[in-house]
This record gives sequence, structure tokens and C-alpha cells, in this order.
Amino acid sequence: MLRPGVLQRYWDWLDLPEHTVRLSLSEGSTPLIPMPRLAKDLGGGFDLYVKYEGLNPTGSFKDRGLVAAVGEAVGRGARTVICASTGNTAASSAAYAARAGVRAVVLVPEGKIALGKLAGALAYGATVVQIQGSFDHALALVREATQRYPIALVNSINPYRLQGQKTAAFEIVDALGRAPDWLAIPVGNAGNITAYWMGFKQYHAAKGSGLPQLLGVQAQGAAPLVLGHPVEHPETVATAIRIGRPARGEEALAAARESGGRIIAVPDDAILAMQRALAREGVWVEPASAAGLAGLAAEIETGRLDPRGKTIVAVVTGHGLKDPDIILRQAVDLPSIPPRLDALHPYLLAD
Ligand code: AN7
Repeated sequence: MLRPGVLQRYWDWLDLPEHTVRLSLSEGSTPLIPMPRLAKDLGGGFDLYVKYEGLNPTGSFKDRGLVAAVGEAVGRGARTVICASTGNTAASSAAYAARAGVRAVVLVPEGKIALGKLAGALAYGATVVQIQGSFDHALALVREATQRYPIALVNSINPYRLQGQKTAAFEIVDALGRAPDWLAIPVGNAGNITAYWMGFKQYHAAKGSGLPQLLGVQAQGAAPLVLGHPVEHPETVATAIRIGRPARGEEALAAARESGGRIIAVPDDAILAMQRALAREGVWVEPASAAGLAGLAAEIETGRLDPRGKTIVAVVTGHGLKDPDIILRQAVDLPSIPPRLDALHPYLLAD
């Protein structure tokens, strides 16, 4: 294989059944991109990298988990996989189901999923069902359906998802030579932060690579892990993490605590401001993906986190192309001119 996927690269480190079909779309191997300007804007004196997970085959980190969960399900004979999704899991499960030649059914909250994700799920041939409710309603329905029908559940309550997703922690340590001091990461259903912690701990036990402090970040309108109770009507511009009842919430809180870190919440305007700041340095991510960095910025600005001398990695979880609407809605009044140089003139010398 020209470029092996995560199951090929890390098979011996993954707790997956032998029957797992070793699918690949060459997922993983995403870059750690240095962000010197952003680090300077945040006060400087530390090394900041983003783990650009938007460069996975379907545009989000979900591919690491779905390659494992779909491969396992297909290996034990499943012909249909199902998930509830705010969008990225939908597109990813659809792609790996297509790859394996099985059906994908995806349940999405009606009207609350970004365009690129919906289009992706449809392009890969999934059966897309809109649910009149939130992600949490959709997940409850998926749990019920998989108890009654011979269909494999591939949400992150499926343990094989986390096995695949922890490979991102391995890649960070392999790239840096050790674990970073802090890992900032958005939190929705709380599977990813849980998976990273598993990965860092496993590598540390085997290689003494150290452990990061975890900064998990939710959106303020969907912050059950900060509030300490479920949120009935989660609301945020970061639709990917518009989740009020995270399936792995307890594990995420335990991981943050064990690491000496914490889970915090940031307002939508801080998320969008960080999305713009990242794009101005050449890295366009979807809003939810900017939440981790927005949280990091808030912690540094208020003095709760001293970054000096530290190596900090922020996981940016999905590509900006997933959610073009959010940018276009803010791009008011684009000029329109006749095709003449005099009409173009005022735009050429503007700063
Ligand atoms: C871009 O696709 O829950 O805390 O159904 O798409 O592991 O849930 C997506 C979650 C962060 C949060 N960033 O990760 C889904 C879904 C992006 C995401 C998260 C999601 P978890």
C-alpha cells in the first residue's frame, strides 16, 4: 500500500478482534502544523501546533474511529451500520460502509447539520434520516434500534471507535518525540478526548513518553460537562458539538481530572473569532474545531494557564469546507463590477 491507514500502521497497538477487516482510505498521518503567529498573539514564549484532522479522507478525525468500527462490524458479518450524528460521523461511517460494501443508515438532527457533511453522507450512498429533535434524541433512537434489529452501532459508545481514534495521540508523540505539555481539544459526545487519553497513557506505559494535561472545551450553549447536568436544548453555532447528553461524559471528566487538566466552555463568538484567526494563518477549520483553541486562548488570557516554555498541541477536528455557510453568511456585500479596469481599480490598492 502506498500510504497505509491507521489499522495498518498501528495494528499491534490496537485492541481490536482478529476478525476485524483491515479497511483503509489512507486515513491518519495528519500533520502537526506550527502556529507561530497565533502563539505570539497569545503572548508568545511557547510552541503551539495544530493537529489538522480536517486532512483525513472525509474531512474529519472521525475516519480514524470509523475505519475500526466498520471494519470490526463487517468482520463479524454485519450488513448494515447505523449511527446518530451531528454530521461528521455520518459522512465518515457512510464512506467506510461504502468501502466495505455494506449499508449505512445515519440519523441526523433536522436542520442542524452543516452542508458539506450532509452532502458527504449522500455522496457515499448512506440512507440519511432527519430526526425532529437533537443529536441526543437521535442517539437514543439508534440505541433502541440496534437492540431490536441486526444492525451494528458505530457511534463512539462502540469501543472500537476509541481504539481507532487513539492513533492520533500516537502520531503526536511519534512526531514530537514525547507527549506535549497540554492538549486542547473540542468536546461534544466526549469520545475523542477519551480516546486521546487512552492513547497517551498506552504510549507512556510502553515508552515513557509523558502525559499531557488535557483542556477539553465545550460550547457555552452545549456544556453539560461544565454545568454538571444534561442540557435539554443544546444550542451553538458549532453544530458538530451541539450535544446535551455526552455518551462518554464521565470518562472525559475522569480523563481531564487524572491529567491535571479540566473541561471548560467558551461562547460562540470566541469560537468564531478563533476560526477566523486560524484561517488568517492558513488553516481553515469548521467552527467546532476552533473551540479547543478558543478555550486555550481564554485560559491564557485570564492567567489560569501559563504557557511559557510549554509545548501545546490543539486538535482541530474537521475541515472548514464542511461548513461553508458559516463563512458566506458573514461575507456581506461582495463587490460586483463590469469587466473594466477602471471599475476594478479601487480594489487593487486597498489594504
Ligand atoms: C468537528 O459527528 O458527534 O467529543 O456525530 O464533528 O468525540 O464527540 C461530532 C463531533 C469535535 C466532538 N469536532 O468530538 C458526530 C459528532 C468535530 C466533530 C467533535 C465532533 P466528540
